Parts: sequence; structure tokens; C-alpha cells
Amino acid sequence: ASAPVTITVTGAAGQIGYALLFRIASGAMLGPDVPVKLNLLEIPQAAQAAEGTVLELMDCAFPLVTGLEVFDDPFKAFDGANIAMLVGSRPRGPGMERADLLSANGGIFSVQGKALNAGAADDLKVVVVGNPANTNALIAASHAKDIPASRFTALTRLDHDRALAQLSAKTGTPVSEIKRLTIWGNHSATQYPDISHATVAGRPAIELVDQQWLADEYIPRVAKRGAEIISVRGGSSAASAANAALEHMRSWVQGTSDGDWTSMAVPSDGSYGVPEGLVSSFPVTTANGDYSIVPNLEISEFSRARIDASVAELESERSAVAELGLL
Ligand code: NAX
Repeated sequence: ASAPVTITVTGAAGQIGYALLFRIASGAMLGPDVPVKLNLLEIPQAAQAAEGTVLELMDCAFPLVTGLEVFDDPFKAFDGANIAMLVGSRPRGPGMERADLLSANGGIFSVQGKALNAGAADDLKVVVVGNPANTNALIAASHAKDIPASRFTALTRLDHDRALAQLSAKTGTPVSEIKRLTIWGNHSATQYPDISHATVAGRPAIELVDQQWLADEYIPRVAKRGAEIISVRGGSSAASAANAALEHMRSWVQGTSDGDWTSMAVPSDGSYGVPEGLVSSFPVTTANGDYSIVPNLEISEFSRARIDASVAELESERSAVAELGLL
């Protein structure tokens, strides 16, 4: 058997944490042959609830689990981490301004960046789930000077999967036959779900749907799906978010399939006019534990305007956190 992979999950006592940990432990993320050591990070007030989750994880007697531990100190929790899934963050409370939200999360992600820098393994891979996910990833990366920024990614796979599901429903085609869909930009309502390169059962998606449906229904439905879930379920997306975080890591580790790609928010290398360093969602392929931004896609005027709008929002978040001294 291979050596155990150390996975640190933050916000372990939250609803996404609860939906995520059991599936990682079962082997759904890294496969049925890879033992896992799970480090659960929580704030002190929620550490006991995380201990409860550990009792339940024990009771599953998962054969792949070689270790289970709860921490309230990020430096201990990230020690030796190969994979870090940063789920815990500070939600926007009533009357909270964006600057308050950014600074509360800046406090969390700057410390976690330093802790990762101090002790994580050389092959570290990070996915930030906690919102504002893209900018939290930027903050964490900027406090981890010895770790390549490219290891810090943020989750837009849930948006990607929502976009697949909506296109599947509209065209009556199984998701397995839809390829090359892209989420661009920020994990927020400005994101751009792009079907212009997508194929549905081998045919160009844009030939199967009309422009009005695309602009007036599809794009806003995908971008505002989080709010729709809250209003229908009475709580924010949890199992679907956990699944997306798991699939993000699984793709990164195991690779995307030939002829297809996925969406990940990654530090820009300047591709597609996205300013270098911004953590923005792109179409990416993965192989051998590395990802690359899909090059040379043609960007229509329709797409350009939407990508630019979401990137402008990311730039304003970056300036706001820079002004707060968080970078
Ligand atoms: P919960 O409020 O259920 O859980 C969050 C947990 O994080 C709590 O147990 C809290 O104690 C813990 N926490 C807070 N600060 C921490 C710190 N410094 N270190 C360790 N743990 C800490 O939220 P949940 O529904 O699980 O959502 C978690 C985050 O995911 C939120 O920020 C949410 O906005 C974000 N989401 C991101 C999505 C994405 O696609 N990128 C989609 C789903 C979700 O909305």
C-alpha cells in the first residue's frame, strides 16, 4: 500500500465539513488504495463538535483511515499536510460591510497561509472553499512565501457542475456527454458560465440552445444557484459543495480525461487578459498532479464582456484587501 496522505480540513464541524469528511475517508477522493490521515481544524468553540465527528468517523471503521485528530491550532493542523481543504471562514453577518468581511477572513487566511508555509509537505495542494474563496486563496498564498502560489486554488467546481447539470436538463443529454464547459472569473454572482466551446453529445452546445435562453436564463440561474438552494432548502449548499471540493482535488490528483477539461480558480499567469496573480476561474486540464490553463481558446465579444466584469470584481477585492494590509 502507498504511504498515507495527510489531509487537513478546516471548518470541520460545519455542514460542508460533515458532508466531506466521510467521503474522503471512504476513498472517494484519492481512490480505494490510498490510506488517509485526517486532520480536522476548528476554532476552539467548535472543537468539541469536531470531536463528535471524529467519533462517528471511527465508528465507520473505514479501512483507509490511518489517523484522525482535531486541532484548534493551524500550525499543528497543517504540519505535514499534503492536501489542505480550507472550508472554514467567517460568514457575512447582519449589517456586516464587505470590508469587515474581507478583514475577518483576511485574519483567518493570513494565519493559515503562514501555518502552511511553516509545516506543509512539499507536494502541498490547497483548495479554498470558504468565501470569498478566490480572494481568501490570494491572501493565504501571499503569506506562504516558500510555497509556489500555483498550489493555492479556489473552488469553482460547484459552479461548473451546476452549469453541466442545467445544460444537461435543457438538452436532455446525460452530463457524461457534455464536455468543455468553463466557469470564468470569481465564485460570485459575476461568474461567467461559458458554453461557447462546449459540446453536447459531440455537437456544439451553442447550436442546441438559443442566445436568449443563454443570456436571460442559463447564466443567471447558474450564477445565482446558491441563493436558489438557500431559498428552497432553507440552508446553503452543503453536500453538493463538499462533492465539488472532493472532485476538484480528485481531478487535480488523478487528471482530467482526454478531450475534456474542468474549471478551477487558480493564480492567473496573465492568460486571457486576466491580470497576473489574481485567483480567477479558468478552463484547466490536469495531469501528473499539475494543472494547466487551456490555451488559445477563442473568446467572443459576448464572453469577453462577461469575463472582464468578473475579473474587475476580483481586482476590486484585491485592492480592498491590499488596502487593509492583508497581502
Ligand atoms: P458552516 O458555518 O456550517 O461551517 C463553517 C465552519 O468553519 C464552522 O464550524 C466554523 O466554526 C469553522 N471556522 C470558522 N473559522 C475557522 C477557522 N479560522 N479555522 C477553522 N475553522 C473555522 O459553513 P459551511 O456551510 O460549511 O460553509 C463553509 C464555507 O463555504 C462558507 O464560507 C461558505 O460561504 C462557503 N461556500 C463556498 C462554496 C464554493 O463553491 N466556493 C459553495 C458552498 C459554500 O457556500
